[in-house]
Amino acid sequence: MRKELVEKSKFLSLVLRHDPRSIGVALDAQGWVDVGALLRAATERGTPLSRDELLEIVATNPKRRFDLDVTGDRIRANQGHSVEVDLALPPAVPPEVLYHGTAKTHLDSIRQGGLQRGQRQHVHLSADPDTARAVGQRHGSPVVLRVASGRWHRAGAIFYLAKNGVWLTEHVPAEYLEIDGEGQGAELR
Ligand code: HQG
Repeated sequence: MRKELVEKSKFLSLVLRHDPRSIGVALDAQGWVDVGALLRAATERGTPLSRDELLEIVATNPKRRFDLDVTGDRIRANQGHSVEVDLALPPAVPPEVLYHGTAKTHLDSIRQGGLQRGQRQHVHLSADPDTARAVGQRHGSPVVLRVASGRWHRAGAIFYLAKNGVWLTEHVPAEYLEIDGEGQGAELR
């Protein structure tokens, strides 16, 4: 994505995931908003955004954070919401192992409560440890947890695969987590 668009992409994340009301738009139940209404509201509230810029952000965003519907008239965030939306993703069977990147400072609390979704609608899991490490780095000195997603799914947990490849689930108890790279059985406890 071109550097000039980074701030506008962050603005779109804020509006489409967390705070549509900050510019006076509303998401529908599945998280969609009309592109024309969004562009008008953004421009009126001090973040001028053209249709071409929006289309370029959707197409080139490195994490494919946004999606247009088939008509191209509506946009939504693929995942990461804190506002209540139902993305209407079908439940999916996860791979046997997924990864979660976090900060070392969170480990004690994760030992107690497992992975909690916090402000967001889901816990976010990555298919590979490198992506997870990059996610963890956002919070401080990173640590990557291996998630026994296959086992947790067989125990009844529901998983979803967002359109950009991020795996979502509501909660992961500590007994399904271990620290990556410390060998089988390197449990959190
Ligand atoms: C941690 C980015 C204490 C959790 C990424 C994380 C992702 C706990 C933090 C997406 C805990 C929440 C989401 C517990 C979990 N006690 N801490 N029991 N359970 N945590 O930002 O997964 O760039 O809400 O480990 O790529 O870091 O925005 O979640 O450190 O996909 O598109 O609480 O955000 O995408 O932080 O990141 P976040 P996340 P974007």
